[in-house]
Amino acid sequence: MLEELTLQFGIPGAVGFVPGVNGLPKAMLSHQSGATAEIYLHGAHVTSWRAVGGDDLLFMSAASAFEAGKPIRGGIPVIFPQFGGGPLPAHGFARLTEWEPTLSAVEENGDVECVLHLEDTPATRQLWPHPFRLELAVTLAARALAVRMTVENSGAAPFSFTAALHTYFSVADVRRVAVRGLRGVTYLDTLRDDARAVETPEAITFSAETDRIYVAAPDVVQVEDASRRRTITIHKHNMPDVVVWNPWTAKAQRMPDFGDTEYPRMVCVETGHVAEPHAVPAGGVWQGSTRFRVS
Ligand code: TA6
Repeated sequence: MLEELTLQFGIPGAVGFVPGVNGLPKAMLSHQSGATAEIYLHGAHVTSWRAVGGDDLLFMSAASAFEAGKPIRGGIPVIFPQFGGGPLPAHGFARLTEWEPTLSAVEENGDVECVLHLEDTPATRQLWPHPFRLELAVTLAARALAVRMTVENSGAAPFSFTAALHTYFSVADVRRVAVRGLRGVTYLDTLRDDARAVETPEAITFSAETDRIYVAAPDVVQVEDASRRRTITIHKHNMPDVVVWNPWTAKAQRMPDFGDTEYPRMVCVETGHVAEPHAVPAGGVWQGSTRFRVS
């Protein structure tokens, strides 16, 4: 399989396919600057992003599963067609399913792109009775990573979905992290039965479990890691909502695929259509993207 993938989509020095954990296939993206990224075909899951000369900007749990039917814990989970709990598996089935590459390229500016897709199967139709085509395009630059998600309704009836890029950022100590750009935004506090409140402080800081859905948030949000003197700027497009999450101690202990003492080293700042489902007519397409830049 890896040989076929490399033959069809490999680009020497830029895109290769190798066995990952438990032999799960993954794409390795290498930028001319030295920046790298990794994408498992399982869930089209980005599990690593290193800017030029840097350490990994994404958090991965040491306890993560890497097996069929289970989500990878960390990196950038692709959430579709359901964010959170509900009639489908938590956070939907896209992150639990094997995707396929459809394109890889090195652009004129040197950016490296890999596109993967997922189409409905009898298994997905049993869970969610709609034909669909999902595409995830990952583009690596020297100090940036862009992820574009496309949802096509290939059926004859409209459907609605919620979706997100559930990004886990690596931080030195979440107690010294500030998330900026959400001041004045209304959020749903999932720890208080989705009670609505308005974010008043200039920055979100962390001293307890935090799990908030910021509705119709600005398109630019920053994650400042004071300990590392590093800022990741998140620029979203056509993804109205932002979710900010840290499990803290009690929830971390309840998660079997997350170490009890890992919570200080991560923060999730997620982008997508979360607060309200998005409707797509028969034959219609939705596209949203998020670009992460480190400085
Ligand atoms: O995005 C925040 C959240 O919905 C939290 O409530 C927590 O459940 C987290 O996602 C992880 O969900 P998962 O299904 O990956 O364990």
